[in-house]
Amino acid sequence: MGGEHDLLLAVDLQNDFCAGGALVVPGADELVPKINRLAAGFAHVVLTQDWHPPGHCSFASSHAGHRPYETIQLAYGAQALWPEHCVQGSAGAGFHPQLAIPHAELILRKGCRREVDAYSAFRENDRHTPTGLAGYLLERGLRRLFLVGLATDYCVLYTALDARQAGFEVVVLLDACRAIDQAGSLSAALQKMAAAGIKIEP
Ligand code: VGL
Ligand code: ZN
Repeated sequence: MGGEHDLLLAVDLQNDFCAGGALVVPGADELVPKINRLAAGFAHVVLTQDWHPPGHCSFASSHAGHRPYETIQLAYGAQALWPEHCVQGSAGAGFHPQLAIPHAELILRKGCRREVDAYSAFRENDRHTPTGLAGYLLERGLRRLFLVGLATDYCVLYTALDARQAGFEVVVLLDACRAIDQAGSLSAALQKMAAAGIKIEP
């Protein structure tokens, strides 16, 4: 861990997912000092940022008659609906004020298109449009990814699955992740990751 081919990928450590935010992930705030400490041991760190335009398709408020945490069908398939969160340029979309990883090399923003959500840092929720992250990592010789952040059962899950599918070695550091965990989504996520050959470290 922390070698020249290793990357710490810290997912969505943003104000809207923390205490007082629009889409609180329980326990998110306590991750920040943990991840700061972990990051100090990595030469290579990438941060992701959920980054939605106003009126984004993942916002319940964009769909008349629907409420947050329902699932609807969009052109590309099922999409869960959320409160308005991580709007581009808003305070809620900013990183947690205590996040301190000045040596992070890239901030990858995702979910930027109004009509398509993106949980994964590699591909949008149409499961087709790439973000370019795989190419970036391959070109830089980064082969083993350690995942931390938010949320275990959404953005960490889809990022881990896509990373594995792209051929990276993937380790999820569970103690440095927190889940939304509704309707069994956390245990389902852990099963999917294990089945895909992703290492899960407590
Ligand atoms: C996330 C729901 C909506 C996440 C982002 O970071 O896991 N979850 N947008
Ligand atoms: Zn989002």
